[in-house]
Amino acid sequence: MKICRFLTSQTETRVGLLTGEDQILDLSEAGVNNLTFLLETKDALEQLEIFSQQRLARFPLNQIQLLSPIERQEVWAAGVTYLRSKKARMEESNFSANAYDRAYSAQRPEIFFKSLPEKVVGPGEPVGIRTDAQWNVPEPELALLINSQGTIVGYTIGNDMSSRDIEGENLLYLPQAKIYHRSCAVGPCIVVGSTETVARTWTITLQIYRKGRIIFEGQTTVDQIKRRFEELVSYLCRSQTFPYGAVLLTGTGIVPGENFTLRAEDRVRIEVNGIGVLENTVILV
Ligand code: DO4
Ligand code: MG
Repeated sequence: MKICRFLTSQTETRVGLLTGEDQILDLSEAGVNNLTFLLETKDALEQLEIFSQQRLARFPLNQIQLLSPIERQEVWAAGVTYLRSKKARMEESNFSANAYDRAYSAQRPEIFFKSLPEKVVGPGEPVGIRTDAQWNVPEPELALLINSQGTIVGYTIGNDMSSRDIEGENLLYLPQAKIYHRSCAVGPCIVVGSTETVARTWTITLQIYRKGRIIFEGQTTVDQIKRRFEELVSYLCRSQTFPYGAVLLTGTGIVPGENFTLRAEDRVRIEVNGIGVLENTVILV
């Protein structure tokens, strides 16, 4: 089941259930006014099954605007969870190579704060590259939705936009490489009711378009993630509280080659076959 937030032509924010390829059931009519309520409900899947049978208003997808499926959840991110990410980072930085190598193999994973919910960019909104960085890339990542109890209740797609020259210069600059205006996109919807085993069969595809042509394409499978989802979440939740739940990006397994950098007006398309497509155009920020 896929749930989302969307804007109607009357510019009202609603909660919806994606029924097929191109329709959304308006759950506000069933009294559901926020996604967090559903994510906190024990039997969310059963509730959604019931809603799907009801005669609620439907909107064609092309008549609404999908919003980021995040309300008050902080966004965090795990790093060097794929071998590809570890290798690329060790190559980009003599200075910090050892740190990436260690984080990949250590018991404790790398987990960092990524974004306040209100700063997250939704589907179709611009993502940013920093004006003071020369080497910028998208990081297409599976994102876990956890509720206030630290239970994984859904999956979505995240883009952990990163400035590789800044992070490569010195690991202490990581927050500047990762956390800036429009550096985090999440969407298009939340998949509820899938297990980790199923999620691990999904494929992540990244395509970058420049002037309408693909200039980079890469693919990985979720199963390449070294750590179990529960393990990542258990570290995220240690000595921590998330009253509204949280989003955890699970790391990137697709890193374009050393000569590639994003430019303004590039279009970043990330597809996870079990979830959908998150697409954003790049602007300078
Ligand atoms: O340590 C740097 C960030 C790693 C990261 O964001 C990733 O592997 O996805
Ligand atoms: Mg990342």
